[in-house]
Amino acid sequence: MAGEPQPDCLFCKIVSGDIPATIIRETDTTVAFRDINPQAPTHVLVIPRRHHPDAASLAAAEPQILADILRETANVAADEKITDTGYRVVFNTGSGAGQTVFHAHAHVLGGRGLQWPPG
Ligand code: D5M
Repeated sequence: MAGEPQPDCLFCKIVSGDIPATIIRETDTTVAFRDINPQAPTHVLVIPRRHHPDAASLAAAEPQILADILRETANVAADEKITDTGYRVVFNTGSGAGQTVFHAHAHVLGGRGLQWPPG
């Protein structure tokens, strides 16, 4: 059922504590942890505790949680002191866009200059 933990989902296992992660912030609805393969000095993932496969399905099913995620991306940026220099929030959506984990997540990237357009 939408929102319920999925047994084979890596990020559901991080939420449950079955797989370790470097968690830097938590709320009732979200968890923020460092990306295992950082692409910038700050590279943090903000995920919903509840399982939805991507940002679009999360927006359709539980838009308030998507708002919680966006608020947390700003809190991560403030904690990491990357607000002044600028940072990027990315939701890769679909394998063609580079999504590899099908539990919705926002990437927060910063701490270096970022090119536009992205690759
Ligand atoms: O992003 C999925 C991201 O998840 C990718 O940048 C690596 C990261 N990842 C994968 N496994 C882990 C663990 N165990 N801890 C922390 N980060 C992890 P996507 O947009 O789906 O390509």
